[in-house]
Amino acid sequence: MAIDYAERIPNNVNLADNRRLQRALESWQPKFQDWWMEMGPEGFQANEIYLRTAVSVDSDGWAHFDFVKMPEYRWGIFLAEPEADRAVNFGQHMGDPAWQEVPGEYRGMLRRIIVTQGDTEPASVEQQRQLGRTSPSLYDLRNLFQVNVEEGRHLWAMVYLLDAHFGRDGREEAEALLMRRSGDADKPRILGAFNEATPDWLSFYMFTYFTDRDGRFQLASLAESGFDPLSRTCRFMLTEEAHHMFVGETGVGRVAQRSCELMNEHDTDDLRPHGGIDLAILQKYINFHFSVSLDLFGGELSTNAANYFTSGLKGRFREIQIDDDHVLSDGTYRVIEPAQNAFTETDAPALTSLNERLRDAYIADCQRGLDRWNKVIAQHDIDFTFALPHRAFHRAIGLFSGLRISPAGEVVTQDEWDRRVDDWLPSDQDRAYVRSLMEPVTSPGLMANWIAAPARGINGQPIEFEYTKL
Ligand code: BYC
Ligand code: FE
Ligand code: FE
Repeated sequence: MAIDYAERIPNNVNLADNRRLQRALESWQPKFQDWWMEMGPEGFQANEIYLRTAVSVDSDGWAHFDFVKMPEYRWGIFLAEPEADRAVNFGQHMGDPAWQEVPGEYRGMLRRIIVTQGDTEPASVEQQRQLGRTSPSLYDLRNLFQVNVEEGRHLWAMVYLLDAHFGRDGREEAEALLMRRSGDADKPRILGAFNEATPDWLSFYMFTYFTDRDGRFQLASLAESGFDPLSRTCRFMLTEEAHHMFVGETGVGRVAQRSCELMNEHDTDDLRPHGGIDLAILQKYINFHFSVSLDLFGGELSTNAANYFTSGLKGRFREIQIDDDHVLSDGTYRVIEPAQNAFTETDAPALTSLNERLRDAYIADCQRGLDRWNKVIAQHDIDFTFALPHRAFHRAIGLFSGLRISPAGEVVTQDEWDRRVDDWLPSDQDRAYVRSLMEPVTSPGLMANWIAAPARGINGQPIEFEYTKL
């Protein structure tokens, strides 16, 4: 399905045939552009960046690469191809034709899901807006901006749904998405992780590895939705999301690789004198970003999650591949709960434990990247392995929130926590050290000392290609 770039808002939803919707979106567009100039990447709005833009939503060949100034990026509305005769695939409406309009009784719930999803997109752009000034290479700088423009497009994707399907309150929510600000005490973003700072590039790679991966799992669950426009929107967003997680996985991997090279070169694991990042610091960053991202799945036991599922609004990860009744009225799921100074496993109702089930799939997926990073370490003959902390470590949402649990999963006293927290989470000193390494490198092909070069460039270009024209 071709995308119409002659329109003010590029789209493949025949926007020109719906004057009301077109007017609503065209009146939101300048507010988005104002937000982008105010809260988007600081200092690089006039530079030419080698960016990819969607030109069709086909699974192959949807991307086009060219030099673009970010404010001129063609943010648009792209839905994946409709599936013929698609049905609601789970919950109490299973077997009904998928909805093309919002079912009246689920309006409030659906709007809340869309707003929550939409809110994360501009939040991440706000969190990353200072990073351009300290990028380790032109290649990385271009990847940052690619992620940023696509998160901006994800905001468009949700605003389209709000404007197309929720009338006046949809328009109000669309404006509110541009009013909240990451980390602002008075008008914060909705979910915890999106109010944390992303102050350095190590945090950026960790964020794109762990937090964008929550996006992958949430979007995949929403792609199962019985509300077809949401499903189609999320299916296309997932194709963009893959690149964000690539940036995270290869980013952390390249830092680990460089650390190993410096350790072997200088025969020490203290890399501070050599301008590298200790593997122990990387582990602490993993602990932080993993635990903060686990919170994004919500409580272990959640009636919201049960209602989303029963209503047919939000499915499980790869719902239709699961071999069960897709109604879950009498199934159970194993959930780990805190108990007297330890943990117990209980069989909870499958419906209320859907958040935990999605979190389990996420944890398994996170581990795969750690395995690959550990391979890099092993290839350098270094005796160190990264590990994911226990799921109860450093949690702020759900059954474990407020408990003091070590990364290994031991219940500890507040005293012990206070004594050891700097071994488990990045200390002020660690963060200050990482920040001290963040000097921009702006010659094509050169990398900062603390990170290895990528294995290859973008879109078949060499690594020394001038990805960003400064
Ligand atoms: N922070 O029933 P519960 C992405 C609230 S990332 C703050 O246990 P529920 C991206 C919750 O709202 C993907 N509050 O949880 C990545 C509820 O409030 P009320 C984003 C939280 O509702 C990188 C209460 O606690 N997409 O795309 O089942 C860059 C009890 O909640 C948090 C989505 O999240 C938290 N972490 O599940 C760019 C998908 N967690 O009712 C983009 C849509 C929970 O007491 N969202 N609460 O006022 C959802 O499906 C659900 O809202 C959640 C929460 C899974 C997030
Ligand atoms: Fe996104
Ligand atoms: Fe993303």
